[in-house]
Amino acid sequence: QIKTTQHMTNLVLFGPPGAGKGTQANFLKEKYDLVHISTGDVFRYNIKNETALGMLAKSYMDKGELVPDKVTIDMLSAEVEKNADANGFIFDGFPRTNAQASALQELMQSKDSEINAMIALEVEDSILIERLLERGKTSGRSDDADESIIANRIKEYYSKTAILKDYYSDQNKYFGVDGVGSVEEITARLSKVIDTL
Ligand code: B4P
Repeated sequence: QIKTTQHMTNLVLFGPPGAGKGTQANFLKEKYDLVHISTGDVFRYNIKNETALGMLAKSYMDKGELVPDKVTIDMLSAEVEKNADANGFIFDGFPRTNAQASALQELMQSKDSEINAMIALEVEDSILIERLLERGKTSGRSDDADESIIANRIKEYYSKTAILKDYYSDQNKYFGVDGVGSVEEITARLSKVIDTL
């Protein structure tokens, strides 16, 4: 059987910092045979390897700010192109702004495909802060180490990212899922949504 791009399943995993997007994407990519692209992970890989992109991204991430759109969109597009034969993608941490959402729509259209769903993990702020501070004890991530940086990441989320709920709701593609519970329970909740697509 010839695989055509129309049969791709493309998901956006959404939610505030520390909601568990990366944690859940790691399970879902295996279960549904999708390529997982985490913009945060790609930036951290570049920081570790001291690339020009990494140095630029670090200057924003260390303050809990979003990396500029153009840089992020170019990087994401390159990651998608690297995986031209994928069954579909899980986008984790992208889009985070209106400009990124428009760019993603165009990119998917250029592949005769689309985003099928945005699934949001809903977690209250006090739990997010607790999780990120806990991870900061061992992760070595400078953006998890300090409560004021974490607060800034959450502020960036509400001012620039949360609005994307409307973008996907208007297309009837938004699904909210309770992000509090065990990792397994949350995977089951997400799977229930994905299985209806
Ligand atoms: P990300 O790497 O996307 O980081 P995140 O928001 O912290 O991650 P996530 O929600 O995936 O949380 P996780 O599963 O790890 O972004 C980092 C930075 O990169 C941004 O601040 C920004 O500067 C930059 N960036 C990334 N994408 C960008 C974009 N598109 N545009 C511009 N800038 C961008 O979970 C967090 C913790 O919770 C973990 O310790 C985990 O073990 C724990 N946890 C998970 N599920 C749990 C559960 N059910 N119960 C208890 N704990 C749980």
